[in-house]
Amino acid sequence: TATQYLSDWRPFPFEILETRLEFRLDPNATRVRSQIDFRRLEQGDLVLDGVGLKTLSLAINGQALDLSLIREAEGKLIVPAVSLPDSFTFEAEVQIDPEANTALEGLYLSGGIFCTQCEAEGFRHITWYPDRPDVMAPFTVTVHSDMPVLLSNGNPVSVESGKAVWQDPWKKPAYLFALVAGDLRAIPDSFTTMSGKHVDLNVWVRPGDEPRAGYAMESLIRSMKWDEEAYGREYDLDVFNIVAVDDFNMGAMENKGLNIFNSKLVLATAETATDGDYERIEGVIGHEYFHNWTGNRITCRDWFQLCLKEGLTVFRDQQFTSDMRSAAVKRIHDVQTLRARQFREDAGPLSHPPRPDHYQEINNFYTATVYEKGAEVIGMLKRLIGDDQYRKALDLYFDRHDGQACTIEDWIKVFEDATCRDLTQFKRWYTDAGTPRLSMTEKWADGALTLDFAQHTAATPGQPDKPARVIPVALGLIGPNGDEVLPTTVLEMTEGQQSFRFDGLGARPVVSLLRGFSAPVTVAREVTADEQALLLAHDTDPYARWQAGHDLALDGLIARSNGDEGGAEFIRAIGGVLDDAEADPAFAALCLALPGDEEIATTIAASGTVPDPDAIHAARRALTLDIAKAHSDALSRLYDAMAPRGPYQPNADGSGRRSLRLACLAYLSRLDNAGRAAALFAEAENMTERQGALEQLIAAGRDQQALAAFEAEFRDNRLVMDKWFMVQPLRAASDQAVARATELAKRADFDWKNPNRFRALIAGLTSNHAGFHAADGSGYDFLADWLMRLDPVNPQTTARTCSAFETITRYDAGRQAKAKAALQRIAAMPGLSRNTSEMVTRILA
Ligand code: DPP
Ligand code: ZN
Repeated sequence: TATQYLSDWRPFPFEILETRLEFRLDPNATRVRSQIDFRRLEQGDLVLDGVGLKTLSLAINGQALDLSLIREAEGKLIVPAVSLPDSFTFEAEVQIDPEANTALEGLYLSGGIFCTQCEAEGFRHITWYPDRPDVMAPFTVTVHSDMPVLLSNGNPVSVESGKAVWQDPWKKPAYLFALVAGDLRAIPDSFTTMSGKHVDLNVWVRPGDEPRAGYAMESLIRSMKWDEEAYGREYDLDVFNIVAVDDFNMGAMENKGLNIFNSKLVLATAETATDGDYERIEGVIGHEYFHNWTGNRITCRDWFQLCLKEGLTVFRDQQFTSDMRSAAVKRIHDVQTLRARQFREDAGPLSHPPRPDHYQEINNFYTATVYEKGAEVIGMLKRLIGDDQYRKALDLYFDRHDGQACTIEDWIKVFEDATCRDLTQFKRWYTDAGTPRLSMTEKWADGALTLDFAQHTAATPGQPDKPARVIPVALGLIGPNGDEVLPTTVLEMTEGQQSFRFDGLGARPVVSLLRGFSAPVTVAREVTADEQALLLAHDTDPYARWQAGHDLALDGLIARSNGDEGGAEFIRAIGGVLDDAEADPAFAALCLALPGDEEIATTIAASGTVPDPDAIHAARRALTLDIAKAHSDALSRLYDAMAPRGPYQPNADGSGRRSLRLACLAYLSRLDNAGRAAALFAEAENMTERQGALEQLIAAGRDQQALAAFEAEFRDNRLVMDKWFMVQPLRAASDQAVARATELAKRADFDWKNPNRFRALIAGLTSNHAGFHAADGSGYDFLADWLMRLDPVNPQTTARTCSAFETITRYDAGRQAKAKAALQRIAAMPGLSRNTSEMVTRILA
């Protein structure tokens, strides 16, 4: 398979003045006519992309073209430069089969709704086109169909029965094209922009789903207002449409003026969606809306630059959620996600820089590194230059690059010009893979504290040497009595080793290190359990406080998994957290939650030891029980105190109280055999508590009745039934998880061609650490069997799911051999997709 290299990028030799498309929709035989006005910029052939098209005719300026110009195998149509005038109109008519499109790339049908997904390279499944993000054009789209609602990008020009014409005045690359046709109902609203422009807003759903779309609309309006206030960015069309569809490979897509969403990120009611679902809906509605400036108005020159739009847009949606909810809780959630997904990716065979320089299949690079680490890198920049300079740089970025397709170099240059800083070394964060390990040792003498820092980044695939990076180290000092003696200070580390000294201190303080998680690094430092407990009790930085408690728990868990004693200090320290819990329930809930098995395994592996999934799981269960016993009164009091006070509100306050209640329930269920959980399941009026209670019942092995009741109530609600499929393998005892998943997969309603349903079951199992890593290899075989089944149907979702195998080399030889055998079975499958083949090859390398 051909590898694509960043260094091979060449400009497209033509510009497009206008693209006109005409669709005659039919489930099996949709006709697409295109007229593309090209103008030559430099010498070169006209190379167009097309995959799986039945080409009916091709013409240039009305002259028919020979179909032998099509190179079927490579998916290219090449018209030699000599046969082309400087300006010309290319015309094609092709036929495509949306119903047969199970890969969900290009134009497809989802529950009777015609919809599209073109990022990254889906447009080539619709018609012949230069399907690359640096070729931008205004589009005019005509749709013929008897469906009642016909939508495309931009503004409506004419909408009549059976035909609609849409015009998008803003030039855009083909990956932002969208078309929707179906029997849909709108939740309508409107927004007046800061310059007084009226915008019609619609969230389109299937008939009957209207009452579930209100929160999505509220989130959209909040997003539009926030982008004006925080970034000065105004919306630029007369309408903004969001459509929810059930079959979608990703979460959502930022098509210009016509966002298409996975229905799980639109539909919510208190009875059917959890607090986590609500928060994600708000965050992703924001994310896709923010792309209108960071992605659409300013796009990527090529797909190697994906993090230019994704890292920045994630950073913006994180800021938005912080402003809408609790900034401290959001930061801790983001750090947890980064560690669980990106650090894990960075420590294994799939490690790559935020800006990769080669790939086989770009769809395999919509990763935690491109998204979440891409966002962290921007957070570091902002921390180094300050809020005012950051805003100045962003204003310059929008001014300078509006309407362009850009690179990471363009982005860095904007910051250099706005701040007069040299960012050459900083750029390594974009080009180098791997998570730096920051170690710190302390010297204390005569009222002076000297901190010696060292950074080290282990080799990653293809990158043996790792020069030192710029690391912003935010820290504070806490005196022995708990008072802060140095407020947050940002040290800028640029060398492999560097020392910083703090003088004039009365007594030896405790270092509150990496406040706010100021850089995406792991930390190695000597710190005693007493010092961690002091930080947990007194640190002024909420992230650092949480981290201190989390590390204390982690140390205890690792000791226990090695068969030693451990966790006593954490059990003691948690008493203080419980005493203060009512002041900030969400924060207390985060402190109460023990590190997961996966994180414990990651930490053990990072220290060079082989993690034992069963021992880790047993250690975690034992510590949970000990905490429950030690604090049963406080836990039980808080559980009652956090009972609902009035109707459900999906806001920070309400969700904080519920998260604390469920954190207490997890402990109490170990003492009362899930008795409270059974009662809560029966009486809860919202899905957050309902699902939380169900999870405890499954863990306690007394779930039969609850599962049946849940199924009876929600049988017809796909999104809720996804939860039902997910929580069973997730919370089942580890020695039953694979059997449970196997049984569930046999059910008629395991509609595995639907990505949400497939992922629900599979992710439920692979997130059950000891269950998935069962020593007999049954988890690996189960996963491999399903990946082989899904690959011919939906390569994108198959390939992404392969990352469940990315950690195999950390385990013992027996598990490794079994996982390898499972991967080799996949690799040997005839006709394996390029997507999955690349993933399996990289993991096996
Ligand atoms: N839809 C995906 C996202 O918004 C890809 N652009 O991140
Ligand atoms: Zn995005």
